[in-house]
Amino acid sequence: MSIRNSHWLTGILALCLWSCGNAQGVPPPAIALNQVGFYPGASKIAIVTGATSTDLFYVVSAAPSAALPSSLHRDTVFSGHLGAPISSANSSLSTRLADLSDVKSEGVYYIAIPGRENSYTFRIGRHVLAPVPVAALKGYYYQRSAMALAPEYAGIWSRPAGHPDTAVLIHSSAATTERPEGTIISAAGGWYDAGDYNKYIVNSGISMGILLSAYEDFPGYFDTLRTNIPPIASPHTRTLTPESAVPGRSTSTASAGRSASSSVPDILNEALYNLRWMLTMQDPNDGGVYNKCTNANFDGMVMPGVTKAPRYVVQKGTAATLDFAAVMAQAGRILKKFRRPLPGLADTCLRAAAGAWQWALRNPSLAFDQAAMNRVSQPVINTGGYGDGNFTDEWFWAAAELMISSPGDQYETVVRKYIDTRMRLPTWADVQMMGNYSLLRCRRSLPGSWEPAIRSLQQRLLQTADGYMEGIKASAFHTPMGGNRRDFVWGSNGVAASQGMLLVNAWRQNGDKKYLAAALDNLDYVLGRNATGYCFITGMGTHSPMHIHHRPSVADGIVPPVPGLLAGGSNPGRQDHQQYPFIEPETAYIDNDRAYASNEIAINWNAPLVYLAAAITALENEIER
Ligand code: 9MR
Repeated sequence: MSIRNSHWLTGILALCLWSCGNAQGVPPPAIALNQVGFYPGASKIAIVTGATSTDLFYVVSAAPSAALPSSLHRDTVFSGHLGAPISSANSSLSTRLADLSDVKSEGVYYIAIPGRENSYTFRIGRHVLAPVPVAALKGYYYQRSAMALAPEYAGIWSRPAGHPDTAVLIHSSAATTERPEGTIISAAGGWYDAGDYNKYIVNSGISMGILLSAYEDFPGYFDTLRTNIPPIASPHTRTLTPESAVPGRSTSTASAGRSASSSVPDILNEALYNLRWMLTMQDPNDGGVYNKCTNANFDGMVMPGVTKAPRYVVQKGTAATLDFAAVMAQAGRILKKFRRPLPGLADTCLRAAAGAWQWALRNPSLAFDQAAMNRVSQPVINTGGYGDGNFTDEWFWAAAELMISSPGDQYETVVRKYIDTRMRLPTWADVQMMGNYSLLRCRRSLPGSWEPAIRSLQQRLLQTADGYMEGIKASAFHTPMGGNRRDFVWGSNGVAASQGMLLVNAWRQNGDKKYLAAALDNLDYVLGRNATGYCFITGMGTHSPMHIHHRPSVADGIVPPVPGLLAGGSNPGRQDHQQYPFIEPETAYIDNDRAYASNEIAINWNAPLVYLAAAITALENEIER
């Protein structure tokens, strides 16, 4: 007999225990696990939350062999003992670990514990995680702003083009002699930032940097990865002249279309859609870069293209300009390999980077302070700020990318000035780590005099990764994620993915597979082994967000949300002021489309997910217990 239907008495007992536990405000007992699946030879861990009346767990085949008569089904394939209870450092939850790593046969299973609801089903199989990076990368296609999403690529989420942004106004904060307030420019294309319809250079900067880094670190994997996106068809070359910013007078030339894209990996094809928009955000007269292309106020929860509110480019700033310089420098060196399908584009990027750098030298610390801007400029702008007053990290990142791509003393001096061995996960506000990753990746192309400095970065990177590793055993969900309560910020799932990316980079330094196992632990977290029980990527797993704060997903009338998007995740800050069922650091999540502080999606969170999931998939054969 399957144990699926038994032990109702212990069930009632567990329910009573939960009722007591719930007084502390914790989610009901659950068996949390990666809902997508496990590799046969890799570690497989589920986490049992809440009090249990038994020490045993069972792994049960969800699809017993059809060849056997049903009376002979022996569907329990493994039984094991739960680990000792662990009190979570990030909530009042108590957890026990179920290690089912010894189950290695391919198949579909669930975990059963007497008196408990069974776990969601999961698969054990080779390549089982391959759909994750594909979905996460495809998520960017759905964020494309100025083009229709055709059914052959977008399926049921096809939609008309959104904001064309071919006639965008220079905001008063951005007025110059050459481009006075109200001048019309084109800032077409690019990805919507998140659940809103605005486009921000600072957040594009880190997102692009991470995607380009994914390509640089795993080119073999990405060269053959296809995500069913349209071929490259839009203009791709542009020179830094005033004319090129004027609609109808562009110096662009059309690309070779389908033949061009067939040799350009999809990850670059996708990134180019945003890169070309970024190029339009540079003032060709002085090289400075506008902070954002935006409405004055957030659009309602409507489909893109419905509202016709004026769009503005808003104030140039040092952070935006240096982030732009870094991305263009990195893109420039990557695209050199694609000179045939994309003639001129690498040079355009490198020129744009150099122009931005020069502007930053003349404006070394011009902060984007939206509140201050609104005191002196009209109209008042209320969309996202991405304001940042510390520029040492942006200087470092831009200088590092420029130094690697187009060596020069001026960049070296700035890298030496701001190099810092303290390892901080990259965020939109702190991009120091992006420079570290690139210096480590490209160290062999640098003069030998850089070796001592880069060796220190390497040591500190490994120490940081070791710090993550140390916390795993004692952690309630057996993850690096949650090693610090401050991991649970706005976009905490991006933090989990970014920690995974750091661990993959540690593996890149010395090949120690323990780092990959820990990176996989964080992917498991995102895919369901967490205190909320959600697989946080839309359209993946059994229990994933259905009501993300994402205008198209809310307004399109289609039940499933746009797929491949990573929800922000637990955030006790709850800045959206919604009623959350649980409010502790790791439980403060709600699948509600008004809960933008925990259930929005954003390009800067999907990027480390692409990196991490792609790395895990590309390195599948390296990952063992
Ligand atoms: O991700 C951003 C987070 O770090 C900030 O605390 C928050 C408030 O300023 O803004 C987040 O970014 C949002 C941006 O401002 C507008 N688009 C949606 C972004 C994700 O919520």
